[in-house]
Amino acid sequence: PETVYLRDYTAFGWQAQDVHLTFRLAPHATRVVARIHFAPNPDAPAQDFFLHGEELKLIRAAIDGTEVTPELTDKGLTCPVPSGPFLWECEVEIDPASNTALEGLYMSNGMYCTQCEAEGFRKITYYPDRPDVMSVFTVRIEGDEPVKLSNGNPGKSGDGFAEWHDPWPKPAYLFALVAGDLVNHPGSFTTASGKKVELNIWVRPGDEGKCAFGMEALKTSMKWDEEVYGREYDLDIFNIVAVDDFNMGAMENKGLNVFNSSCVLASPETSTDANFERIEAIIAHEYFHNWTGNRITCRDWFQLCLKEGLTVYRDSQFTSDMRSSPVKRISDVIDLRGRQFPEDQGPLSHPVRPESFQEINNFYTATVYEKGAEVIGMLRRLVGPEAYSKALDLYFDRHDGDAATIEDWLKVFEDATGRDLTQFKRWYSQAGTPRVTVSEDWQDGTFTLTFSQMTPPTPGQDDKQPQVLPMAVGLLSPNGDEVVPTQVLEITEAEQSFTFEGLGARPVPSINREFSTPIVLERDSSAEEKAFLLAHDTDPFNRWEANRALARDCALDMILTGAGPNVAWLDGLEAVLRDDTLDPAYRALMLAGPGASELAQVLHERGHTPDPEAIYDMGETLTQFMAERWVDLLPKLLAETRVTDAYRPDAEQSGKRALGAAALSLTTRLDGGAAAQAQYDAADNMTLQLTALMQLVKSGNGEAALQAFYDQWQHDRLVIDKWFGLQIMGLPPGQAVERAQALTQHPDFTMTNPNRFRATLGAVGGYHAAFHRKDGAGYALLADKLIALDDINPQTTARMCSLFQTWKRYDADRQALIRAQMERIMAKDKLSRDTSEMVGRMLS
Ligand code: DPP
Ligand code: ZN
Repeated sequence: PETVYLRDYTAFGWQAQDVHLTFRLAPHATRVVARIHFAPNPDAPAQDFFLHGEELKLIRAAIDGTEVTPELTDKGLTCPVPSGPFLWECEVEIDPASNTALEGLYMSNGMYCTQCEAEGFRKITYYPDRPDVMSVFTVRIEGDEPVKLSNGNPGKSGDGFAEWHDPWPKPAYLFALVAGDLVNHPGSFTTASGKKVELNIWVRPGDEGKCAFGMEALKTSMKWDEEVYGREYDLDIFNIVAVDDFNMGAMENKGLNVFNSSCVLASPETSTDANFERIEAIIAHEYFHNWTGNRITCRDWFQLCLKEGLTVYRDSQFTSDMRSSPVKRISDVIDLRGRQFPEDQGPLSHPVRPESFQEINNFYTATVYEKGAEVIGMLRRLVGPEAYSKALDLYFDRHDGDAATIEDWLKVFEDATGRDLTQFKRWYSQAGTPRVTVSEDWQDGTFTLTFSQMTPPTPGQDDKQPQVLPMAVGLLSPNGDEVVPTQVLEITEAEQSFTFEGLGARPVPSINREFSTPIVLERDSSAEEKAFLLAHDTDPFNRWEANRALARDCALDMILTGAGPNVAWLDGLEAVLRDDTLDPAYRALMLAGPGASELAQVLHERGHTPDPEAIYDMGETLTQFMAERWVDLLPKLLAETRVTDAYRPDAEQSGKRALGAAALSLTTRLDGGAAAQAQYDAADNMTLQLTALMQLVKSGNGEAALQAFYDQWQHDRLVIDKWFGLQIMGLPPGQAVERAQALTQHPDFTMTNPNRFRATLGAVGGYHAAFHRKDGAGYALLADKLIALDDINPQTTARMCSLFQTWKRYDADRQALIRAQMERIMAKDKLSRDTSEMVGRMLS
């Protein structure tokens, strides 16, 4: 397959002045008629007129009314064109009902819908399908479907047709069309400048009752973007549609967001607290894209982080404002370490702004999104909140209507602050996670911290330069008072020292507060010092981090030396758990130790070969020990976290339920599932029902409850997704793979629905001890199903192949087993470009 390089960017030779599309819908033979005015682009080099197009049947094409016969390949067409402006007309036929890849126009449960990002529009019509070609779209949809939607504002509609006009120039990846038998949950919002906007969430009949939360989240997001970023909505109408078959979480098409139904539909009976929080965040994310992504888009796909890093950063700010800021930060860091660090430190490592790709869909990664957001957080920390706001205002001002680059973005910060960001820019070009070591010195009232940074080589990047690290540090006195409040040390050198003078006693440093820079901090501090920070740190993140480090050290000791659990740490943790002035959600995070995969990563980093069975056994031993040690504490926590008010998915109630779930999990170790059964029987919401069911399965007494749960929820596909995943995750590793295998034969299992596939196979892949079973059964099952999925849905296949990315951590036998499975995937006949790129990178 062809590799595309950032350095090869050239502008398209024409501007698309306006685009008129007519769709005549039919499941297997939809006709798409395009009328486009092109005019030469004065800024572009001379080139052939090339339009992307894939899987299209060309019916006819004409230029200025005269039929032409373009030269066709499987990538698109070329055609001689006049030297001045011209009208391009083209009719193609496409087959949405056979489109299981879910890119372009496809059908989901009888409903037509589209997904065009990144390069799906070329499966709809011939077009310069690249984000720097922006145009005004007018769309006419013809068909019997009662509801027919596209971008922008509604135009004429009547029997069998509907027209839409989007006044905002946009790239083709933001195009959307939806048609089907849909019902709406309506709402409205009045913008700060007094404009009334009609809001709708469109769903399949029967799902109307699951829209209210999403609608509120949308209004809250609209208000927040006005208040915090000064950004108003810019059309008369904003539509959201829920679709069952969808590769991603959701898509920010202009004025017509399309959502995976799992990311918008919610009710207390069917959705967990975590579902509600995620839905709120995704609705915000897609809405925020209206400015950061749509009004200002990307010049090319290498700039993806320009819109995604920024929009993730914005949605995380939103969640911090709506809920608990420390809890959000800790959750984000857990996610970063769980998904981005392995990527950054393995064969798939790439810069936040990649420099080449074969298939752009493979770069919708944790690095582009989550590390991309971290980079923005660092920028804000460096310049301060006021300068950040000033720079953002300048960004919106200067680049509204542009397809912009990272250079444009950084220039705005340079112009707004006078700073030189040349070195900072390495965060966009250099892959890998910096490792930072710290040493300290204390003399005559002066405390010195010396930082050394080093980034290990990553594929294609052997030599790394020092990066700018905005390191938030505070100092505590030995009695626990904060003697130096948080300040941001700007580290720019490979090695650099900072001194703090006039101190009465040697302080205890609290380093990288709020995880101000996304690094691996390698610091040999004693267990006593960590226990001190766990007890006293005024930075909630670092207080949690101290506990996490103690938990990790305890786990590693148990695994490597056969030691028992560290009771001094457990006593420190118990004091935190008993402190009912602390947010229950925060305490729940304290109680959750590092996951198996994180421990495997740390073992690997420290030169040991992780043994998945030993990690699993340690977890079992430690959990049992905690349960027995805290036999008095657990009933107190269960009582304290009981919610008597009517269900609300807010931070307060969900925090209580999270801590309650952690307490229930330990309690189940002692009572064999009695408390879980009682909770299951009394549950009136999905959060309590599901946490109880999980414990029943873990206790070994879950089969009857699993059957009851299935009978109760058989009609609800999103709840049944949970049922598929939960039993795999709850069973011991020796049974989980077989259960997953059996579930793939269940009548409700289907390869064509990404949610169901991920719920089942993703559960195996995410279950460390099961996936890495010594006999290779986990690897084989994944490979079997990925090979089968590749013909159906390359994008989801390729995405899930990354489960193998950590393979070089493990012992020679496991490596050989994984290699054999990856080679088997590579050998598949007609392997997609998506999967071939991913597996090829992991094998090289
Ligand atoms: N829909 C995806 C997102 O919002 C891709 N843009 O991140
Ligand atoms: Zn996004």
